[in-house]
Amino acid sequence: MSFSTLVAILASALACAAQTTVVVNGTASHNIPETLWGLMFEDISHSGDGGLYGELLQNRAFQEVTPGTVAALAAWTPVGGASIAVIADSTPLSSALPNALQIIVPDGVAGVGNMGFWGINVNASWTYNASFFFRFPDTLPSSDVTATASLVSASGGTVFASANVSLSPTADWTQVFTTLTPSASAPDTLNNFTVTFKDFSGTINTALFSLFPPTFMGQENGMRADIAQALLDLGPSFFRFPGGNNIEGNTIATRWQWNNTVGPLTSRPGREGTWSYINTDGLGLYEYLVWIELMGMQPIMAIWSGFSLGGQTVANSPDALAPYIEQARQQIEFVVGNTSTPGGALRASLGHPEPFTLNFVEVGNEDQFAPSTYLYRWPAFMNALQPLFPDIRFLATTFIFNPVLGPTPQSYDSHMYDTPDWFAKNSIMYDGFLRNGTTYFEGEYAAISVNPSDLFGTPANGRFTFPTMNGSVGEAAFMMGLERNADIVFAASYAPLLGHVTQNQWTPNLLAFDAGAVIKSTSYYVQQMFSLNRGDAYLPSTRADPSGTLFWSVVQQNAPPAFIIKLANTGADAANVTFQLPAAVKGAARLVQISGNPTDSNTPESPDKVVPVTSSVDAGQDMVVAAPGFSVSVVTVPIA
Ligand code: LX5
Repeated sequence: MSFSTLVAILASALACAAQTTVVVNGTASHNIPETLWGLMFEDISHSGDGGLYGELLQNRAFQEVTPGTVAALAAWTPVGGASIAVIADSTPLSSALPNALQIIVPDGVAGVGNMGFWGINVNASWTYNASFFFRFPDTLPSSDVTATASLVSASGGTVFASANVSLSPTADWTQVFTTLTPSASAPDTLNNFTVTFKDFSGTINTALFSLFPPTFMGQENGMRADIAQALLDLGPSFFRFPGGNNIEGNTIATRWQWNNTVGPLTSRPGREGTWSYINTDGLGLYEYLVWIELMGMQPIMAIWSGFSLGGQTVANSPDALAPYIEQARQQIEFVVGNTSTPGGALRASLGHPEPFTLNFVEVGNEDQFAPSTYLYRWPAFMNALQPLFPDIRFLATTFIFNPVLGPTPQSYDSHMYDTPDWFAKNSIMYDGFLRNGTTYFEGEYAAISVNPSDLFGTPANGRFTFPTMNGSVGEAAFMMGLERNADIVFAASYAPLLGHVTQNQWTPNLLAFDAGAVIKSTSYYVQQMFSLNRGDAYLPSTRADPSGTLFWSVVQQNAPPAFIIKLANTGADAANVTFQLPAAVKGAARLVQISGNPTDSNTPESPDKVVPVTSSVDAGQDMVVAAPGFSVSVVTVPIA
């Protein structure tokens, strides 16, 4: 078949594609809030430890493990005939870090190795900061002992970097530091960090190891650069943290506690996270806040609200609730208190005397799972905190107006996980909401399965492992509904944000990653297309049929002046949509379009299977947008 014949067929196919006309109103119905598009984060699927948080060593401080067990040695292996065990040190490094890794070193070169979080990325252009604490518990060596820190291939065959540090003969905990600059980059991430000893045989106790590559924007104790950059490329306005379920804890004792996450790492005990692994809390409240500022975002910070996932709930009495309300008050004071307050003074001592920005505080997470107790927990927290922090908007986390809470929440956080079809059909979800001053945060949403009767099931039953094109198009239709209702919906974030490709407690995730790569999903690109083209004001237009396959929104951008058209086609058939714009336009329009087969996903094997394509198209006041099947298009049309 000749090329010209093929073009002719395609042209006729598009020519006979469904024609739809949308009339766009020139008068904006509402502004697009600056906060509309942002990020939801919690430590799930190793998105924190082993993900965003820059630390490369897994189980670095033996937190929350049972000494003497194999499990306590997770990620650690002996090298060169050494024998290793986690012990409860008789002279602990700190009360927060009671455990140590005891190494019995035979003659010869021997020590210990760490596999990282399922691999270590060895990059020759990076200098790594390594450190650990040591002490000699028994006989002191007669002279300094040489320890060698190295980056080696897991097979042990290649040493990419090594550096010696001198250990003085002491029974007191002493921290040593060194840097490692690989002579070459490793071909893969199957690499270990090792610490070996030579000219020494005997017992040495070690603790709180650390290995950091260069972090995002050089933040101390900061974030993994490639993941943080991928998030920055979304142009996010806010960062919801630390959860999600992970703030709730499985028990009251294992809830997230801000004060256990600030100050020196030696004072951070870590905790049993809600997603079946230990959180080191190296990524603590201060690190979050500094990073959020570096990213140009603002926090939507959660406080623990008296309910834990396992069902334990603080009793309905002022005495019972008081310590938790006080802990929340101190958390907020740490963020915004002036330096004459204990919290503000602590923040200043860590290097940030200025209060951080904090406009939104979420009271708990998904308290729709404990509505009857939220009836007393919400007022208990609100009546105590709102008068102290009058400029902060507190968000309720039960279902909207169910139960009816007092004081009436100014805002609610609502979560949605469903099928692509549900999201398209429910793009009108907020259309009928009362405009009574209450505003809404769509704090978690994602198309997660094609099986409405078993949404949270397995991939065999329709659950997505990675976002799919039809899921992302459904989300886009839903997001257009959020734009249309952005007079009452002030923020929205896909969830979960990040998941390690082999360590998932939940799928799909917006970004998948492993030790060496970040995989941007189809939903990532849709989020990016909306966030980077959010506009300043919403222009009402002809209503789309929620049970149809075409969904659109038009916003106006002030600088440079432009109409921004968004069009989602959730059907298989291509379609042409003509947008009758309310003013003259000029020059060329920019089209950003993503399309693919409905089940297409970006995966570790094919990370760029579906990516947006940017092109230039003729601008016209009657702007025709050609939408392939299963596509999302964003067209920026300059206003004359
Ligand atoms: C969901 C909702 C995944 C999690 C919760 C978050 O994003 O932590 O807030 O968990 S769920 O559906 O099991 O409650």
